[in-house]
Amino acid sequence: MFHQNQILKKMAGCVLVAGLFAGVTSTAQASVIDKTDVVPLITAGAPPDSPGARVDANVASSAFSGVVSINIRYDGQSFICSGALVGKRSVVSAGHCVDTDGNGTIVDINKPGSDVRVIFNNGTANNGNAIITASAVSMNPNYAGFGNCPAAAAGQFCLNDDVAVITLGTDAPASAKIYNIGATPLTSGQHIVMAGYGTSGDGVNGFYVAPQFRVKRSGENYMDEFDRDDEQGFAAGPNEVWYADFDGGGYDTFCQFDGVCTPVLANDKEAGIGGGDSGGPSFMITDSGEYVLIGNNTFGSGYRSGKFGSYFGGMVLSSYIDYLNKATNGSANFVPEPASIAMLGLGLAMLLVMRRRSKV
Ligand SMILES: [Ca+2]
Ligand SMILES: [Ca+2]
Ligand SMILES: [Ca+2]
Repeated sequence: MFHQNQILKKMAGCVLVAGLFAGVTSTAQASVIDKTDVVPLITAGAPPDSPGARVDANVASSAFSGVVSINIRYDGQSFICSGALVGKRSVVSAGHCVDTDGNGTIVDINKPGSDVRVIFNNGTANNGNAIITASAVSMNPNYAGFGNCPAAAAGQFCLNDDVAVITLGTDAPASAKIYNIGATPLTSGQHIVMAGYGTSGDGVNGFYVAPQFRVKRSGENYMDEFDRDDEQGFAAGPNEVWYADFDGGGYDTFCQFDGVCTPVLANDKEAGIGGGDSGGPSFMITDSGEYVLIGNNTFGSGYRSGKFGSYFGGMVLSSYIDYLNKATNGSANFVPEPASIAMLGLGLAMLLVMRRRSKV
């Protein structure tokens, strides 16, 4: 695959932020961003489309009212990530957002000076703009940092398992939407709506707008390619990692290199992601208009760095149901319920058998 021949910049979706968060005391110091190749964000198409045109109204009626920014602080550093509310006290984000050393060492929120805070943006009424400190932080046990997995011994690079759950110390504001998590496997051609607080820009010029804790953007794309389970050498197991390309300006990367040609969206819809969007949601919209959380957004490529032709991706959340169920203390809701998925699988298997038999 094309992406396996490229140097992937793990878009450690965290970018160092200093002084961006007005009204909140930050202990951030100027320092080198080591584990992140700051790149993508929710990026706009070609002008006249613009980063400003992708900004959400930050009101309770927004489909993205449950999309939060996250401020992670430790060792005098301050980072921004994004996330999505899946229970009154549970936010899904990315593992690397709470990883302090790139090797899966989770931030110790009990250490003086270290904390994780979740920022809501739903207007000033009824505490809709609440900043809630996390009482617990969890990282998927199979996540050990970009490139660190059993398959690395065989020379393969893994982005897998980059999922985290943050537990809020108090209930989220009632104005924030709580999203159901999609429990069915995903395939190429899945339409997604992404949201996040990260770096932005446009397809022609790349990144040029810094992330902000209270500026949320959204954009769309289609999932193109997938990596299967790294613990099984990428040869088996469910699709864990999804990839999408940022089409426009004559670039259609996965179509041109891999023959994977999903639809190209209109200039004011197609989007990429940038630093700070990490952990943010990818939704599918159901026929009834519900936004169901099906993925998180976790990395970007150095190739074409944020411009048309760049690519990016995240985790397929249906492949992490057991972890998400446990880490949210059962508060997350999956659709359809895992039991009915098993039935669906059984029905499908029987259908295949019947088809095979009918060929004889
Ligand atoms: Ca895995
Ligand atoms: Ca695309
Ligand atoms: Ca494409």
